[in-house]
Amino acid sequence: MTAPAHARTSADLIRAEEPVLAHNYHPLPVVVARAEGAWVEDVEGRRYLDMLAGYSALNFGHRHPALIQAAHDQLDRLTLTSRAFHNDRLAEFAERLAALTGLDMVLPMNTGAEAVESGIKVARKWAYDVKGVPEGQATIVVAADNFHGRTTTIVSFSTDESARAGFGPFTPGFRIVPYNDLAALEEAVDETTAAVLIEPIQGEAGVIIPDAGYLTGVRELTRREGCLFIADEIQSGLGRTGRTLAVEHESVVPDVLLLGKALGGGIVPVSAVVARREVMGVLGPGEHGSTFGGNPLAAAVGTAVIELLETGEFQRRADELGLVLREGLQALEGHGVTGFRARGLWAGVDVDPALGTGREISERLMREGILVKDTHGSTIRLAPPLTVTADEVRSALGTLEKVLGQAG
Ligand code: IF1
Repeated sequence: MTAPAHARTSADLIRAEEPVLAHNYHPLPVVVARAEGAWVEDVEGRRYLDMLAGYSALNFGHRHPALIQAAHDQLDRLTLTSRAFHNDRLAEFAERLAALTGLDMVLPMNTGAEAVESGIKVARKWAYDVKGVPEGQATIVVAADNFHGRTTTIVSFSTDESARAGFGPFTPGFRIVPYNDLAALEEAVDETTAAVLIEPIQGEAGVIIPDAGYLTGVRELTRREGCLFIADEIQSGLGRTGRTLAVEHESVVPDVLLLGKALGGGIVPVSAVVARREVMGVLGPGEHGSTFGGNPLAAAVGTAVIELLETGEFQRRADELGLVLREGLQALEGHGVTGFRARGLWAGVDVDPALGTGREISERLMREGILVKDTHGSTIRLAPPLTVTADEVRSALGTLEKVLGQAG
């Protein structure tokens, strides 16, 4: 007999998953039942500060009132039409997203991986139709240690064996160069190149921030060589780094921008490819699509997200609180923290391996009421909702200090 959800403990629910849920994750042993702002509560009523924020899908916090209101209002009117018909929410979403990003045209999709796939398709078609690359010859240059999603084509150009192994045969047409290396990029780009696809800051790799001038260099190189610059801002975008887009730190405008995660306000999956008109213009009716992409609920929530970003408040908070985060991490350097990289409210923190793996540190933080996620080895990533307060950031760092003091 299965007990009703409200009668089951966290331990029951974790046990219940094992036989019926694919084992493609190893979550921290916390079962979240409700949340508000930067705080989540588990089944037993214990509260945790969410320092992961759904991998930046929750930049505005859990259940931001303006986003919940927009979703409720739309649920009461219209939720889905398919793109076989127009809906009355899509024009405004596209207009305001184009205006926010300084680009011209929007292709609405649902998940990040779909935005990446769609960006690849647009770039390849542009290469054949506009650049004149011979059919079937287009190449896309990507960076080592990238993370762009989980589809078969995307894992084809991953350098992470756990993401790739066992999933071939792989899609050809990709060249991998070291990240943050303009000379290697120059070497790899040739007349077959449709695009250079990179993350302006590499998330999964450990919040790797390229040297100043790299993004400008990529912009200049791609313009000079006559190929597209595709920026995957699915994780770095929409306020996280203290700007609307991470490319703004170098005042760079890519040809194609990939957005996801926070675009759905933590409520629905919403992603988009945003591009210059000459580029997006290669798509004609029937050549690409999605049942759910551009649905009115997604457009309504996405528009409410854009409205929040238009105020500049969240970018400003990420910038200001980023300073608090950096100062706190600096103070921990040499006290269990061996190094860190941070921009805005986003940090990759390398912990002394002698004190435990990233996973072990994450488990200890969880027991102290702080939720984070490790990445490779002994690195943990911090990406709280942009609604977090300075005191909450300081308190989380205080807890990290305490946990690092409890040696392995
Ligand atoms: C998982 C990481 C974060 C992304 C960038 C595209 C996508 C992602 C830059 C695809 C997705 C996720 C997916 C999630 C873990 C996560 C992640 F650790 F893998 F790198 F956020 F830090 N481009 N990132 O970061 O978006 O299709 O998932 O909507 O796969 O476990 P998606």
